[in-house]
Amino acid sequence: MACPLINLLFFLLTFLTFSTLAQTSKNISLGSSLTAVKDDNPSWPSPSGEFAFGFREVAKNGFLLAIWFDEIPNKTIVWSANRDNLVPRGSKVELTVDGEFILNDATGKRIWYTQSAGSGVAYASMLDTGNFVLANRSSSNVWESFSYPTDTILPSQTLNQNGILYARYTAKNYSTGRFLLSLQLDGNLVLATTNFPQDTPNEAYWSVQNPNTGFRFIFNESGFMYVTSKNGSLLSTISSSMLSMKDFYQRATLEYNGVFRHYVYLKNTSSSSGRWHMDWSTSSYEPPNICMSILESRGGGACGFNGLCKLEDQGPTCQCPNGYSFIDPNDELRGCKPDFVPQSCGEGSREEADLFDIQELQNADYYGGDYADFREVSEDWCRQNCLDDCFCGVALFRTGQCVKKRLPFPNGRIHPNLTGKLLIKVGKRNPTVNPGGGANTEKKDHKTLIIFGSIILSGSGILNFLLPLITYLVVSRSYSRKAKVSQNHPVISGMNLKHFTYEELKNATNQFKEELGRGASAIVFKGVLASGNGKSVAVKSLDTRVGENDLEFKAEVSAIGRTNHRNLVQLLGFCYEGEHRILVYEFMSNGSLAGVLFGESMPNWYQRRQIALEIARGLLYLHEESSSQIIHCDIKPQNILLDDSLTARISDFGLAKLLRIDQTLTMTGIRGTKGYVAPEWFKRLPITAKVDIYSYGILLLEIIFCRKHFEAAAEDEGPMILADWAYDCYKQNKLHQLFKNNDEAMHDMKMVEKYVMIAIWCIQEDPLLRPNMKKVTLMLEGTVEVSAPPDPSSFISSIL
Ligand SMILES: *[C@@H]1O[C@H](CO)[C@@H](O)[C@H](O)[C@H]1NC(C)=O
Ligand SMILES: *[C@@H]1O[C@H](CO)[C@@H](O)[C@H](O)[C@H]1NC(C)=O
Ligand SMILES: *[C@@H]1O[C@H](CO)[C@@H](O)[C@H](O)[C@H]1NC(C)=O
Ligand SMILES: *[C@@H]1O[C@H](CO)[C@@H](O)[C@H](O)[C@H]1NC(C)=O
Ligand SMILES: *[C@@H]1O[C@H](CO)[C@@H](O)[C@H](O)[C@H]1NC(C)=O
Ligand SMILES: *[C@@H]1O[C@H](CO)[C@@H](O)[C@H](O)[C@H]1NC(C)=O
Ligand SMILES: *[C@@H]1O[C@H](CO)[C@@H](O)[C@H](O)[C@H]1NC(C)=O
Ligand SMILES: *[C@@H]1O[C@H](CO)[C@@H](O)[C@H](O)[C@H]1NC(C)=O
Ligand SMILES: *[C@@H]1O[C@H](CO)[C@@H](O)[C@H](O)[C@H]1NC(C)=O
Ligand SMILES: CC(=O)N[C@H]1CO[C@H](CO)[C@@H](O)[C@@H]1O
Repeated sequence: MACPLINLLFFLLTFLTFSTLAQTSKNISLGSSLTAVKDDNPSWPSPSGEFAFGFREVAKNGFLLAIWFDEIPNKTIVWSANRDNLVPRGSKVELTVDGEFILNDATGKRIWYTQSAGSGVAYASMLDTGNFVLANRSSSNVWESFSYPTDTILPSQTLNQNGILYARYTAKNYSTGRFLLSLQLDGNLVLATTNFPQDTPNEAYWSVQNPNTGFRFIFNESGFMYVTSKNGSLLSTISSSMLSMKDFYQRATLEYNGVFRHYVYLKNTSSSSGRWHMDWSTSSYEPPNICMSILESRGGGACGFNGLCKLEDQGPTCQCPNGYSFIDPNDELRGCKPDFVPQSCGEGSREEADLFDIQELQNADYYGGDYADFREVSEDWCRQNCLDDCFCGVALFRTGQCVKKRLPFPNGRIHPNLTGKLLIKVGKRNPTVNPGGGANTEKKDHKTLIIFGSIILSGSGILNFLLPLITYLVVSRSYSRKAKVSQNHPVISGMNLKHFTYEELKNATNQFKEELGRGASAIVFKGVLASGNGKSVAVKSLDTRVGENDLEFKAEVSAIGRTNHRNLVQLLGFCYEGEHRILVYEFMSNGSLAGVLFGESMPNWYQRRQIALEIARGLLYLHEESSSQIIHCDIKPQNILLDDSLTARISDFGLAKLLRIDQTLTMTGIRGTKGYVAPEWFKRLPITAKVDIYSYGILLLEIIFCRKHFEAAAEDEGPMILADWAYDCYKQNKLHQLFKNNDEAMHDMKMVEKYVMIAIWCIQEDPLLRPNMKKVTLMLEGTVEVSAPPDPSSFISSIL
């Protein structure tokens, strides 16, 4: 093959052409050419060396014929010939003897040319202004790059009427994007989105009005940007810099995100930050808040359909609402897609309705896309109305007004000025698929370790040598992924638990000063971890007897430590030192469910349903989905904590097993709290997960009616045990009597009745009649019908 030789010749020729030019003259003579080879291709620099013209590889084997700032490390591109048509390696640009500039790809196909043949072009030149020109013998410009701007204009460059800048597609993709800046024929300077992929403008989102007079948009040599009239008089100033051109590079670019910015860059390399800055002496970007400016009747807005735009210090950013994710993470302006199957309106949509939830977002809205508008309604009504309506994708609630919108939602934005709240309908996560995200991987890790462990025990010599190594690698890799683990402390193998010293916890709790709560066998203190960036924790000191089996403690802690679910309070670490048995948990800022349920501001019906479901999911995880089954034994409102987003998190699970005070099932041995404990505790029946179902049933009744299970007798006629009372009222169809005050739930009696029926199933005296947690969850979610429950029996009242 003769290719290598040809390539070498080719290279030498190119190299020679280039070096001759560089040494003798800044004029590029007819017949000169450049070839795209690799990223540091030869290029044609300007006399000062500040700008250069040539090929840049902006994508894998994708070259741009471009002009760039050559003395800046990033070599910022300011112009390109073929933005929508990158050329491969081997492509060539040539100044023909006819005086035409032609870009051919590697196969010789013409990609771009200047249409200047026959106009007397004598030479080409890269000027110090950043303008690349083709000039005739008397040095008049026949063609100049300044007349064909892409997304940037430079000082001394002008935009005439009908002149347009198109933003690039993304920060790294130079092709024609979704925004334009135009000096329109009517004299107005406007920013608008394009009707992408067509390049025609939509409505303007920013404009400088110069009706009938605006003639030229000028970026002059001193860094001023303004619009002049035909006779040259100044009409409106857009931006002005006080910085001298001698010391600063300047450019004005329509960014891919639609913001037009005037940038400066300090030339002096020893004091330069190496970054383009906005010139803070002026207002140097427009519009001030693009998120609030784009309100299109067609098109998705600044962040695309369903996306939400928020102005940060560094500029506008896009995000997706909960339950949605970017269509293309590398192109956030393309918008967001739902992570669930949107509700259909066909047959079965009524049953489907229960599979959806509402996520809230404050100070946000979507502008447009409305199809229904209600006044003087409550937030709860708005929520339920959207949930019940198969068309509704999001509802905007604002002071008694409920506006429903359907997919896709345009012009999403977040700003403190927006007083509304978005109620976004999302599909519920299927709790059996991957609760809490990551629980399944946790389980897998665990299994891998057990398998490895058992092979080591039975393996032969060589395996004995190899397997520990592999196990070590697996374990250490899973640690390095979990950066939270402190390096200084031993960790129970296979999980992310920290071993604290007693001294450390004493320090963290300020000598066990602030007590959060106290149970029969433990005291909880608030603490702040020195090693955790001031993270608040709850430190639970167990009252254990000396002589506890350390191995058992560790086994139990590791069982709890492996749990990972969004509805469980996460165990962070522990201490077993001398007689100390201490557990360290995440701190839950909103206290216990008991505090809110029976307190002043009880949660609304919607929130209560949500909490009930969350607890059910947490319990389902403990019973059926964690690596070893955990029976809680003490479900009650005091043990349900609420995090700062009011999500219910079960705490204290597994603890009953840790405190093996007495194994016999006598009255004194009952673990749990009066009223919530299942009858089998008293009957010497085997204790199974069904004891938690019972307690959950009682708790569910408390959640529905915001009443304590035992209430101090107020009126003579009022029964005091909620479970009995609820069953009676259910039988007599008088459940509304159980509500205190005027609860919104009273407008939702069908759902109330369903929840009560579920609760009654849970508190059946016969454990076999109680549903398991899976069934309970499915019933709450509405996936499974609830049949009429039998009388839970009179046992409950007789134990008192
Ligand atoms: C470029 O060519 C023109 C016309 O031939 C000449 O006037 C000018 O001096 C040349 N410039 C340089 C830098 O050689
Ligand atoms: C160069 O172009 C200018 C403007 O078009 C024209 O006036 C001039 O005659 C041309 N000179 C030559 C030598 O062609
Ligand atoms: C840039 O974006 C355009 C529009 O989506 C796409 O067609 C093109 O392939 C992208 N170019 C590169 C190099 O990724
Ligand atoms: C640029 O424009 C400003 C404002 O109109 C003016 O003061 C300045 O002299 C101009 N500079 C040049 C080099 O024309
Ligand atoms: C230039 O045009 C503007 C508006 O078109 C007008 O107000 C102004 O008087 C004109 N100036 C001169 C010197 O003609
Ligand atoms: C560049 O900056 C350095 C440090 O600030 C200063 O000492 C030097 O004089 C500057 N050079 C020029 C040419 O301004
Ligand atoms: C220069 O390039 C680096 C690396 O790609 C990037 O982190 C930095 O932000 C760029 N600077 C500017 C001014 O774009
Ligand atoms: C937000 O409200 C303040 C006070 O009313 C107002 O000054 C400001 O311009 C508003 N901001 C936006 C982006 O609308
Ligand atoms: C206790 O806290 C102090 C101050 O916060 C710190 O200097 C000291 O190292 C801590 N001791 C332990 C054992 O963490
Ligand atoms: C109901 C309640 O107490 N909500 C609080 C939960 O915690 C957040 C942040 O700590 C507060 O802002 C809420 O008011």
